[in-house]
Amino acid sequence: MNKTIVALSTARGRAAISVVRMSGDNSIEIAKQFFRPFPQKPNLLKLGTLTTSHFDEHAMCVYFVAPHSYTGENTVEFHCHGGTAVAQAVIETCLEHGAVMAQNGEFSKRAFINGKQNLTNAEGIIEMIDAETASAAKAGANLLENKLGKRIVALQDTLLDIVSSCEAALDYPEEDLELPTVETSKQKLTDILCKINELISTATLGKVAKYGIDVAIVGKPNVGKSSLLNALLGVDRAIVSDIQGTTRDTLTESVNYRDIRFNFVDTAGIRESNNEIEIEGIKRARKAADSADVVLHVTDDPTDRSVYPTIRPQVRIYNKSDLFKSEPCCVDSLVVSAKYGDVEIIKETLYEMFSAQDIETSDLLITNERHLSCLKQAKLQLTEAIADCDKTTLDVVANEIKQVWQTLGQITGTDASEDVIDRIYSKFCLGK
Ligand SMILES: Nc1nc2c(ncn2[C@@H]2O[C@H](COP(=O)(O)OP(=O)(O)OP(=O)(O)O)[C@@H](O)[C@H]2O)c(=O)[nH]1
Ligand SMILES: [Mg+2]
Repeated sequence: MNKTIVALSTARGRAAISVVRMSGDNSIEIAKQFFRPFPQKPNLLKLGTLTTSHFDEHAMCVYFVAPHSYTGENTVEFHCHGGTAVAQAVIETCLEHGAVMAQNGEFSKRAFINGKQNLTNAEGIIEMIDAETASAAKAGANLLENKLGKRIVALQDTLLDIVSSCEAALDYPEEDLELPTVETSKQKLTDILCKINELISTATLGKVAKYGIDVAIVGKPNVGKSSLLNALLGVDRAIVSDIQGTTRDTLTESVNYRDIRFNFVDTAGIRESNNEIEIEGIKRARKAADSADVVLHVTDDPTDRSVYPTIRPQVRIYNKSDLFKSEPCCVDSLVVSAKYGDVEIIKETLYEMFSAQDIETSDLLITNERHLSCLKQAKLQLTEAIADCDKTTLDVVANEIKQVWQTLGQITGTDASEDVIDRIYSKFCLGK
């Protein structure tokens, strides 16, 4: 008999209701000791009295019978009044009657062990819980729906087909089996490689969907970088003044635009300086630019053609257009007035630059670093196997294909080691 675990499944603090969940072989027996009348049927919420050692709580109770529950085990949920004290008393009551506190993610880990979800489902749930934009939630929902899992399994099936026909050819050479030619095996492997490459290529957009776009705002002092940050955010966040060198530290703030998160970083104006603090600020500004997805190079001089020295993509912004006597010299730049005008054109330009509109229409994006690194490793192994088709014997190639199968299996968990599983489930919040 396994241990019955208990935890608060809703957020802690003041709220209308709290849900306390118990899962394990004994959970129904435990709940019957202090919740009356206990629901007569599973899957139906019933109102009743939950007797704690401090007070009687009027609560709702529902139970699910294994395997028809989230965890695949017997499960009981109490929907009680919100607030910290009530939920705590309900949890204590469960503990007093034989339950133990759940670890982070233990409910979901049990769901995995009981075959209710695979690892990509679990990672999808984490991404959905963490999502702050619709596109990040959609990426999580796709994982939860097992879209990636299904594609991986299809690739693995084809690999197994190839391996089994290679092995049949090796094991039963005397049988008149239709043997795979090197050419057909190679072609099938190359098709799989193409599909893996396609998946890998979605990771750039996947990163945009999940984390948003990191944008560093750089330029000389006083050109209006902080004013631009405030205008982009629509709030008065950074100090603005006509004194050169106002901003010292980097300042990061995010704003959502059409389902995408923009993470803007305001930075110190870049110039020669003897001031120790300003020098540090400028160092941080350069670092922010070097790690950003894109740099907004701001200038307030319409004759300025300079380019910010970085390998990152950059967009030149001519700010203070209200003061310009003539059109700025470079046409492929954006012209705005952070103080008096509209700066939405900047967000729209960046949105298009990163093809963010494709997120909505994309069926599946790779948003998880673990999946990406497995795919990259599978790509390397497969490339080697394809090259070896011409150089070596069928049994060597068959073994190489099995390795690719295993690497892909790590994505869905068919071949995930214990520590990978633990790492994934520990990212869950308590009660999930
Ligand atoms: N006329 C006009 N003035 C602006 C505009 N944008 C900013 N300013 C003014 O320019 C001055 C400098 O603005 P900031 O936003 O502090 O400039 P900054 O680039 O952050 O400056 P540092 O932090 O010192 O590097 C302030 O007096 C702003 O009011 C604009 O579009 N038009
Ligand atoms: Mg500033």
